[in-house]
Amino acid sequence: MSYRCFCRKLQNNVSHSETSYKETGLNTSAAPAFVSTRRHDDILLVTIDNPPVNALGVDVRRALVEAIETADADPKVLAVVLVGAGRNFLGGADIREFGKPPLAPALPDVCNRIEACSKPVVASIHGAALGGGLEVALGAHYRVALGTAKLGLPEVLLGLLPGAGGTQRTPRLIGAAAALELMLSGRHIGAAEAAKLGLVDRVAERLADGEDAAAAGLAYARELIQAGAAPRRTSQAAALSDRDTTQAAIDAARAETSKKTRGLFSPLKIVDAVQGALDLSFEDGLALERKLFIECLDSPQRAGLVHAFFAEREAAKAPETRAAQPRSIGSVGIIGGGTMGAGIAVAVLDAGLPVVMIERDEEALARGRANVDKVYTGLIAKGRMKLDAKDAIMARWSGSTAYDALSQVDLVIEAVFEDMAVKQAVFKELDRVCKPGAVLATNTSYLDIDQIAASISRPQDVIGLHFFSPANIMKLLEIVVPAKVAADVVATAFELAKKLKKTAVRAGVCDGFIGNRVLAVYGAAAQAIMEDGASPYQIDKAVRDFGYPMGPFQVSDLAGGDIGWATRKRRAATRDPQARYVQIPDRLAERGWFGQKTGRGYYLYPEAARVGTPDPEVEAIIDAERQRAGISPKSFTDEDIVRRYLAAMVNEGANVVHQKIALRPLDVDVTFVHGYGFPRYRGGPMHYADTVGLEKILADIQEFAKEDPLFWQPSPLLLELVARGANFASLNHTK
Ligand code: 3H9
Repeated sequence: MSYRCFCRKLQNNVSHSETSYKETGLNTSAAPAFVSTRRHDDILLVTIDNPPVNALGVDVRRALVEAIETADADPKVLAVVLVGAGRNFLGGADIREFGKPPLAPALPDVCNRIEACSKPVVASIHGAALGGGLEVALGAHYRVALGTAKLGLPEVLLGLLPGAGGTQRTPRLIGAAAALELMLSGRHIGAAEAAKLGLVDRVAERLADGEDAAAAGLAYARELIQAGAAPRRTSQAAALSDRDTTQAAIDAARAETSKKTRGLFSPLKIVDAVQGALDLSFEDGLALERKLFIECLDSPQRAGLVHAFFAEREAAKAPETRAAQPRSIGSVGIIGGGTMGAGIAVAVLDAGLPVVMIERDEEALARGRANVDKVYTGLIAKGRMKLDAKDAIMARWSGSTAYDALSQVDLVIEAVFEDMAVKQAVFKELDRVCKPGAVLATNTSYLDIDQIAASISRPQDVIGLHFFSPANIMKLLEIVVPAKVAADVVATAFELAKKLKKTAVRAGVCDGFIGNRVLAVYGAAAQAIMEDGASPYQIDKAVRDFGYPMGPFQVSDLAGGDIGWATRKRRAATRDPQARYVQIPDRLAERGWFGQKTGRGYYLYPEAARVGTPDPEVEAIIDAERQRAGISPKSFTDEDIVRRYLAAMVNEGANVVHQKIALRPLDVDVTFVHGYGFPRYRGGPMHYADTVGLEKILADIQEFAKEDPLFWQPSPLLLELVARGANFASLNHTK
């Protein structure tokens, strides 16, 4: 009988003979919320129902143990099937419980209780089986996954390790190399890969319409009963039996982890736990895992990463997303096919939407198309895309030199030269050709969007969508909300961000919005530190040691010194003459030293090297500039540098919140983690400031103000919070 027929038959059987515990009076008073049990002949179907993702909070844990005990005690039950209600199996431990006093039963005990069940337990997995969710499935004796299943042990992304037996059961089941790869990457895998690894026993691909995880699990359990299968305990699985191979895998993982996960606490603990799986009994291995888990749980990195997790979800909930329904987006127009426009086009195409690109002439349009094409060609060259997939994507791309081609698109993103007159001319055309209700977005990174909106007849449709370069890769999308925009346009922008898999942050209109405005201030602090005595190389190193992938001068060399130079020239007339202005970057730019693309900037890049080496000539220029400015250089420790750099960032972050450019401190955190390389494990600058203590940050600012009172003006919000003894977290309104 085919699997499909088998399932159908089973469904028919079930619908005739199904009895619930309530009906039979077996589980009346104890039918707990969060977990429901229902008898299907001699199988107990246990459904975990804790929306939105069936996280394993204390109520679920208690009820799950109760359900297993009931099954164990009931002679009529021959097997148990575990399923999740809704879209997922189990999303893992309840992250909101971390840092609070532990409540029994602990999840490892729940998994052990499931594994100890005297009757076969089947986990039937659809949607997410992540972290503790997968560990519950590993506690079960048999596993079936549906096509929608997404399995993984992503604890490392929260600064943790799988702490409910995952570090012990997974290697025993699938071997140390595969288990370590899963746990160290935190990646999600699909049903087919899980079956290949041996993480699940089978994939239920060929379900009939309307059949679900319950049907698949019941079918599997029925087969097991018929075959007389006994419980099969993962803790006894034998994939670690070849000691030498296992040790080699652990050693390789340790070496690679030490090299790659600089500054992170939990990855090496994962490796230690797997070493325990090899060296110790299962029980002792579990005890080691628990000890290491608690160390991770108590680490500030865990707090930072969990903050980042909730902050990015909270940031996506702007007030307008609650107040209005998004407009529907079936097609997107993009003006400009340069680096930015092409990157945005790729992001939109990747989301499955058609793109109409507008350029000023055929030649520019061909270049725009080529810029898009080359991203996919690159993927093919790396073996990450097939030619037919590329062709299918490019078939959604069309281009024109006439704005009229945009008459039917639902949303337009303008990515032309940063100049108000140029942008206004584009918007005038959009006003002329676009259909009523089309969303008109600008990708400007600092211009006044209110002014752009005011220049056309439909300001309610105008919004800022500030992408970061390369736009198809960088996760951040600042959604910039001008005064007159309609709420449903803002909601549409957030919906688009979801489709593009971007992390959206709501920002208000000001010069630089959240990100570039704050960047301008801590960038200036870095310049001042350099002029006062630290070399750009020391500053970069101090910032890297803090956890950034690159220092500010490396970033400048990568982005191109000409960009900042042009901005400085443009703003020269409006600059406060009293404000300190460090001329070193101008001296480099005047020599044409724009960074990597010119072979030298702050660093030297001989033979197009990607990593620069310090340049004594740059140091000589800096010395000369110090003399010109009458500065006698002083020495800075790396800690001094980081204190100043972060104080400038936090203070301007506070200003941005104070002036309601950012809704909450968490929006600043998300911006810097996703758009500016701020180390995620530190949560973001505002979360970091809370961990340092706001009084300390304020005291630093007041100390630095003795040298430059104009630059180091404490933010009114910082002063207020310190006076109240409050912190930034108190303004976040997260759950
Ligand atoms: C762990 O398991 C430790 C164990 O090894 C050991 C323990 C002893 N808890 O992402 P979404 C909330 S560590 C609490 O937008 P999606 C989320 O905040 C855990 N809440 O949905 C949001 O709330 P709100 C290992 C959670 O469909 C809502 O659910 N597990 C949890 O795009 C919807 O979330 C993980 O790391 C949770 N575990 O994606 C998995 N998960 O509506 C983390 C979500 O108030 N979760 N929420 O904003 C995910 O990756 C995704 O949420 C998931 C669904 C893929 C499940």
